[in-house]
Amino acid sequence: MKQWEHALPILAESGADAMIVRDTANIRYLTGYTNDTGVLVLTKDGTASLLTDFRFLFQAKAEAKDCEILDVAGTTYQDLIAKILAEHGSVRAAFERDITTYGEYEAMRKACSQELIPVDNVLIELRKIKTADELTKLRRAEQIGDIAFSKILNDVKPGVTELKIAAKLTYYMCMEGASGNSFSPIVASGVNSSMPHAIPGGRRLQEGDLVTMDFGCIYEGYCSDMTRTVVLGHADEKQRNIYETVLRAQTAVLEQIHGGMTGREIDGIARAIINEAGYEGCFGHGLGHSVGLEIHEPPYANARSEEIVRAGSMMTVEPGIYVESFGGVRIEDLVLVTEDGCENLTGSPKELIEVPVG
Ligand SMILES: [Mn+2]
Repeated sequence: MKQWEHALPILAESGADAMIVRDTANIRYLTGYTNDTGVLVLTKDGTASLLTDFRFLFQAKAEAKDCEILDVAGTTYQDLIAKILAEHGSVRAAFERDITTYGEYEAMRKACSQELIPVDNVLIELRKIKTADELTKLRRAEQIGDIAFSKILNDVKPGVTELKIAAKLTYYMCMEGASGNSFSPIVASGVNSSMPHAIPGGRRLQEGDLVTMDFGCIYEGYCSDMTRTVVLGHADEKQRNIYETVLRAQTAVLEQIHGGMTGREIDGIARAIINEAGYEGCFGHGLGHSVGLEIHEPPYANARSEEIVRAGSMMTVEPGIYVESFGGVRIEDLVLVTEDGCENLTGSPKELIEVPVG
């Protein structure tokens, strides 16, 4: 079976007879083409055309499997799409509503006589259960994060800026074979750690700081994600209490998670522990998300998610407690959900690390 043929039942279900795929992760998944410029047109009668320009042409020819490669030179994407649709007798073509810009839609509307149907990212359904090959890459990606974490502990010192820690995390991961960050590293020290997604800045680490580091890399296209929070010097009682509560919540999820639970049930395990410990309102984000070609993928584990998380899905487990004007703690592992539990891809230690000062 050709890889992109997996998309045909979804195409049929959407009520269309063709699909215009713009999402680069979907294109990569369906064809193997790894660059970020191109449009894939699938038709119900079983054809795949990958449109790109000269800069990417040879790469597309080398990588994309079972596709006709078309060069947009001398025409436009929209005119070429219209031509393909007409050739295959399409009357209703689906396009990804969250990816396609309004300008692109207008241009397609002008060029194409077909009905254009906006659809959600329906193709991502194919990417939820990871293949053995994807798991090999995800395991290595997460392992690279572990290596970076073990190295960065030597850099966590008074006077070092958050930005420098972020740069070094990136450097360590790339030196291990990563092609880059899966997202800009979060390094949040002291009171900044109360902001779950603080942007690293010029603040210099000082004794007594909580230091939260949330980072990940891309390895052969696949993303990793992990978070550790350490204390520079000795933790005080409040820091220790917050840390132990987050760790207890995370451990409980790792012990209880298994395929077949809803995202809300998984999230609820951690939330109940944090709330009962007196930190209600301090865990204002969801527990986790899946990871793959993209850093945030469905299924999600949060208080609203009724989706069943099936065995074979990836899930981050990242509870946190954030106290305004004080600081926060988050601990995040990446797991593969299995029938009766999970496989934890993250190997870094989780007991509270008090980094010696000088
Ligand atoms: Mn995450």
